[in-house]
Amino acid sequence: TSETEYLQLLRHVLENGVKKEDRTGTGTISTFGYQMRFDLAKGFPILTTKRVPFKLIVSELLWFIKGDSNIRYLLKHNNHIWDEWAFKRWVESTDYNGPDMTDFGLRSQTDEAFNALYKEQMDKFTNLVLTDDAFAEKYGDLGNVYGKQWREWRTTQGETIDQLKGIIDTIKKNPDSRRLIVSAWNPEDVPSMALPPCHTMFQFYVINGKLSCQLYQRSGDIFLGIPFNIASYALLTHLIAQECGLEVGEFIHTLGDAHIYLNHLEQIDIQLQRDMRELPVLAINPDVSSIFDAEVEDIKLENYQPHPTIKAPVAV
Ligand code: UFP
Repeated sequence: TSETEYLQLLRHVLENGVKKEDRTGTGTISTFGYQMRFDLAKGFPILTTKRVPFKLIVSELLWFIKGDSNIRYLLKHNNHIWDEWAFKRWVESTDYNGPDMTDFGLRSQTDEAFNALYKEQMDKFTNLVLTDDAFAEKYGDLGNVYGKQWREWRTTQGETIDQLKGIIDTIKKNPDSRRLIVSAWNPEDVPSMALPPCHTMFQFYVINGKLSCQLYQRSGDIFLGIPFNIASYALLTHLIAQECGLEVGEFIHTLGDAHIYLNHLEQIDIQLQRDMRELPVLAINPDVSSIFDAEVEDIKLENYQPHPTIKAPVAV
């Protein structure tokens, strides 16, 4: 199955990766430049050798598609993957008067007493974002994350560009176009961003009534990030294909710095010993005629029976 593509990437980096220091101080083995191809007609490319949380992928992608940059939407869907980024801005602000949260990411992993305090403050934070409109507006918003760049790219003229709607319109009118590109990399914003976009840009391609998508990802955490990224862009391709009346073609994943963190090696050993299972099938509510109206209930994965989750520390 197409999962082989991912398992080969793991083996490729284990065999050819070179030790490289990184921003987080964790240490990696890394290679530069790699490509995987997933035939989307042959099943949905989510891993079966470990469970990948599909629900979180759906709500995060719909959040991007809606152009939303406020974590309130994610919290309403029990999705906490972006919480730390918003929390950081609150605890560093003058409005915050709780216990000191400096370096909360690292300290919460090593200091149990601190972790309890951190959890308390984080609960307080997410509750405020969910219930207090003014607070949510001020501290729930992450600014120029993917949703903003895809749907409301700011121009020098003070206008905005809806890149995503633009390429969908072009796919419908002029599917042969070679300019079906969405860019998330905005050089003007990068210096002020906590996490500059990892999925830098993507391009669509239509041939024989099939829609393909290629993503250029500048930096990929192979064990934790990439399985998420593959499923997310595969889902995006399915959604756009449905809206445009096309079948799905390939998802092509091109990587820049493809790395394995040194504290993920044992987990990868476990995963590589497992057998692949049949890929699940994606079912999108056929009544969804615009991806901008899609909701989490419209998207289901059928026959997903993976091996159990493998826990690993996130480098922050
Ligand atoms: N990362 C991913 N996929 C993502 C994402 C982050 O693999 O979707 F948001 C990883 C890549 C890298 C780290 O290990 O997060 C980002 O760090 P840097 O900006 O230093 O590349």
